[in-house]
Amino acid sequence: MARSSSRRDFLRRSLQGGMALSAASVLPAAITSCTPAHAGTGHKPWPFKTGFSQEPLGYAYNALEPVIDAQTMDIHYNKHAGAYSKNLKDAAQAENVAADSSVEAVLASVSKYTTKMRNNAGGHYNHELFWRSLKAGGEAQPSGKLLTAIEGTFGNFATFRTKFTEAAMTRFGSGWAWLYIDDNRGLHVGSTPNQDNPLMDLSDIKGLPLLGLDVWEHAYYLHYQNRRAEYVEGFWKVVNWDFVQKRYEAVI
Ligand code: MN3
Repeated sequence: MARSSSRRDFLRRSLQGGMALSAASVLPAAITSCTPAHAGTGHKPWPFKTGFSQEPLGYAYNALEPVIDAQTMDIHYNKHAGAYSKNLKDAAQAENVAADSSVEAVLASVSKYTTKMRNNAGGHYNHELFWRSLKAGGEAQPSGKLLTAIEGTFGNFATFRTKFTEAAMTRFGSGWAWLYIDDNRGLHVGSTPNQDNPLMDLSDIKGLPLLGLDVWEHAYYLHYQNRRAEYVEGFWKVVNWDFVQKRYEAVI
């Protein structure tokens, strides 16, 4: 019932919206939609559809202190991520992306678009996922099917955490570390440069991101300066494993 009700609200707001991309923009980034994000690319469609506008942050700027300070969160969400969303919408209009498309659909064929599209579609998508992957007082580790899968893949949670941390620490320059799931539903850890991600057709690693960590300096420099290792260590205290688990269970 909630889903159909929200779909009606979505349609109503879309009709009221003035922007060409407003239809996509109101779709939640989380797991409330079961519309296939894309098809015909060789990938199985994933049951997520991210809009082109930013979703509300969902917690206060200072909620994740001391791991992520309020000023960093404010600037990161409003300025950095806000710019990705704005530039993505500009690129989508300039490059004739359908108004009812999704960021996932763009990413799946991002090689057909400009570098501006690649950088900003990736940047917007990555941050929309990132905000939702964090919460104050996050669980120390997942449970249920995701924990079982992590243990089956990596041996135990501690080994997974070590590998993810290594991916974050060895990403030279700016980029992201990922836990992602491939088309065969296997779990992997990896990293991508800049604002790339595993959904992109031109990415070296391919799959659906389940958990991502932003290791651009803009994500941590005000508080940690050059100490990326301390930022990554702190990240484990604010992971929203409940969100990541639901995301995993929606696709297996
Ligand atoms: Mn960032």
